[in-house]
Amino acid sequence: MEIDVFTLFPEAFGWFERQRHVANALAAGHHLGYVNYRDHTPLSAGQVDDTPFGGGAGMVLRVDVVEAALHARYGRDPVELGETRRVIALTPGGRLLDDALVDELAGEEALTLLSGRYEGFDQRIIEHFATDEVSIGRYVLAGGELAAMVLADAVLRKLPGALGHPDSALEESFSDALGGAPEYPHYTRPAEYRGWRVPEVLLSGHHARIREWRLQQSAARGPLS
Ligand code: 6GU
Repeated sequence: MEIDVFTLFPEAFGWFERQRHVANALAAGHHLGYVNYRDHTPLSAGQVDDTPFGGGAGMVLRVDVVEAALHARYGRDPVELGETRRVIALTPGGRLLDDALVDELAGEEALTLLSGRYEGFDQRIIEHFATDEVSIGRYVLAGGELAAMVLADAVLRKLPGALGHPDSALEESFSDALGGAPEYPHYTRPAEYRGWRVPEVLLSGHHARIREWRLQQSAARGPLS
């Protein structure tokens, strides 16, 4: 998979790229690229945003700037880009990111993530360049960078080779294997701590009973709404 992140703060992704599962995914041939809107602005003094028509607080990312950045990266009119790749604008009001959407996106060959800043995007960016609007929750972040990292994190760890064990992503919270419910509880050594005992079934070595217990624990926790 190829993920391109359009952002004013590419340096913010340095920590993200050093996460083990992200580094694994990149080593396995997946690709993360960055385009800084500011490097492609047709305006003077690196201007990328402007005050909103009609008044109001904050600054709005300009449509001409985003077009120039997309055109520079893909060499074609960004209006047609959606025919060949998902172009996702990260906005607080977008479609909520959940495990089903992550699975859907993990099946794509290429993703383009558009991070906004300040008050957000000129609506024409969303209308004419984006195929999707995605939100990571119903609260407002100062910018789309954290949301882009959340989305890329969730998608990349679904790809083969990202996790240490191929089964790790199969039976986890919200997966089909658990009927969309949260994952069962985990325990490790010590088997007893301050009198708190690990459930006996987990120490029994009886795999069928352990499995039954886990599915039942998961079902008792969910599904979350
Ligand atoms: Cl995708 N962007 C911003 N700025 N805030 C958010 C968000 C996205 N998702 C939740 N809050």
